[in-house]
Amino acid sequence: MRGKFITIEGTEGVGKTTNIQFIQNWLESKQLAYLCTREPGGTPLAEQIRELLLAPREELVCDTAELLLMFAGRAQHLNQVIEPALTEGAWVLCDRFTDATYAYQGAGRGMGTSLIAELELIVQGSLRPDLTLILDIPVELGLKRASERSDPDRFEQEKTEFFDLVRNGYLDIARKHPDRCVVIDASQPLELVQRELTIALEAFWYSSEESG
Ligand code: T5A
Repeated sequence: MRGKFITIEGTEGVGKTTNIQFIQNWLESKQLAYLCTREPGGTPLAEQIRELLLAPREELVCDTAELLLMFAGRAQHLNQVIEPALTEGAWVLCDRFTDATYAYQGAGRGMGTSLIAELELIVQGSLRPDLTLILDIPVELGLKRASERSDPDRFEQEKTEFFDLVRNGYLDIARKHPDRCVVIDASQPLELVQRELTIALEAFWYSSEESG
């Protein structure tokens, strides 16, 4: 049976990396074969594209180049890692996926949705996540957390207004796709965030068991 595809999303410093280990423990508790990966990245080539995208640089990166690089990495990642794993029956847990493109490039950069939707269709066909966990946090708090952890990458150098647009972009996605998206208040203490993650994962698990 085909595996399930879970993505975790949110603006900078929401706690994706912190909570991924917790989700991996949950997958193990269910004795599920799984693969944990990330975007941009996930294969040697796609990780090189990630480096190109995140490195601060003097040259202005135009929006279209940024968008196409995101999808170039995604095409490789899907072909080499995600699709083969799902086909073999493994669950795939991915730190960011195409919702990040809608939120960052679509809403943040103001590119809108139609070009992204076309590229999504070309690169992914009908593949969409089965469950998307959106960690939501006031932008200032996330940026503060991220800055305490490491130097800013090219995206983290953006202004607060950019991340406000990204955050609203994610909340729009959640409204449009309530069937697969769960928004979690990530400003809470970690144990409360993880309690909500468990509720969302258990609900998803039982509904996927019921649907066979
Ligand atoms: N991008 C990506 C696009 O523009 N388009 C796309 O299509 C895709 C796929 C990728 C960048 O690329 C962009 C978006 C991104 O800017 P990334 O590394 O995936 O970069 O994303 P980041 O948001 O930069 O990831 P971070 O690793 O910075 O943030 P996390 O993983 O969300 O946060 P995390 O877990 O490292 O936590 C940050 C700090 O907060 C603490 C943690 O201990 C850590 O110190 N923390 C908490 N503290 C208190 N209470 C809690 N509940 C806490 N949770 C975490």
